[in-house]
Amino acid sequence: MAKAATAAKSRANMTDLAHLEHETLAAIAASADEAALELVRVNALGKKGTISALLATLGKMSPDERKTAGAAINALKDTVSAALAARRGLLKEAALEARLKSETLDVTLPVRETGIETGRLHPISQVMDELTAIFADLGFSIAEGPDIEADFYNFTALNFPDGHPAREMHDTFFFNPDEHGERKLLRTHTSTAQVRTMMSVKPPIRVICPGRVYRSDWDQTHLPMFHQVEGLVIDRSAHMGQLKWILEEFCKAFFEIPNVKMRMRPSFFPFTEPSMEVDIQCSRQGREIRFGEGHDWMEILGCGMVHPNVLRNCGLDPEEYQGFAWGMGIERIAMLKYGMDDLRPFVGGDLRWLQHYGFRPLDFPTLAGGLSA
Ligand code: 2NM
Repeated sequence: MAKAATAAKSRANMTDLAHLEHETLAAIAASADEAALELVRVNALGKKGTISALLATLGKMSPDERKTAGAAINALKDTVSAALAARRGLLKEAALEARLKSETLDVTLPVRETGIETGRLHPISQVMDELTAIFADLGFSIAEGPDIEADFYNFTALNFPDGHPAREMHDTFFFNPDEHGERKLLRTHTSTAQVRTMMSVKPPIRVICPGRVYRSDWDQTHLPMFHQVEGLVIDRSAHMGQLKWILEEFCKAFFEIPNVKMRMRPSFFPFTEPSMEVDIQCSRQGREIRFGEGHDWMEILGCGMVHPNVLRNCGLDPEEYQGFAWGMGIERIAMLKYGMDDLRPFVGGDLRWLQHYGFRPLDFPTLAGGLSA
């Protein structure tokens, strides 16, 4: 009786085992990913899993029962483990396959251009670099000064006496007076930096002063902020022959022409005596201007011998030192060189204009390598 009961129980167990095996294998086959598969593994083989629970019943069985049931449960465990491993392998492979598909990289696509390729230098920056290269080659150094200046550096030192009408020539932007009654201004020319140089450096002096200048004037040919470069030479015997040679060398280098004809016309500036305006030879065909040929003239700069009053105002003895100076507008010479017919786009911020007239940032101008090549 006891034996029959045990056999019946054992048979029921066997049916249960077959059922459990069937269900577990089905769950393994149905796992869509590794996380789902892990859940099946924990439910079957984890500490509280179905198969683990069966294994725990072995302890309470008689040795005979344990022999058959133990073998059967262990066989189930092995089957399930093998199925889990096989399914895990398949899922891993499928996951890798999917990842490879989603992360494909077409190495035959063209390389996307970086900022260094697409970015452009503004023509003002380019022309300033060109001027620097040319005048550095001629032995000049660069002097700079503040945009906000005292009246003394912009006017008084430069021989514009108080109340002199020449002050009105420059439509000056003034600040409100400070507590001492001093009225600062936005410099109207870069000569301010040359005054500072003359007051602090013992001659000989050879400097150029590039930078921003401001005048209250805005129309088709004027901007309220524009750029100038002014040159200054002070020495015991600086003379107009040297001035003319320097300006000729500058024009040849800047316009990249082998020869240039220049002419000087008398003019007036408070800070120079005599004062001259300089034209260079050119040809005009329609809107095209060429330099170094033809029978027309183009005004490009002003110059002169530094006025004795200016030297004196800057602490130099006009009996001991003399000098010459010149000044030009950077927008103007940039337009002449690069064939631009409108001043306003310089401050328009239009990227299409910059793409067309701008310069590649790594092509720094050098005399040996070509200025604008
Ligand atoms: C010009 C024309 C002529 C000039 C003069 C000086 C200084 F500081 F020495 F007096 N600097 N720049 C000068 C002379 C500027 O610009 C059209």
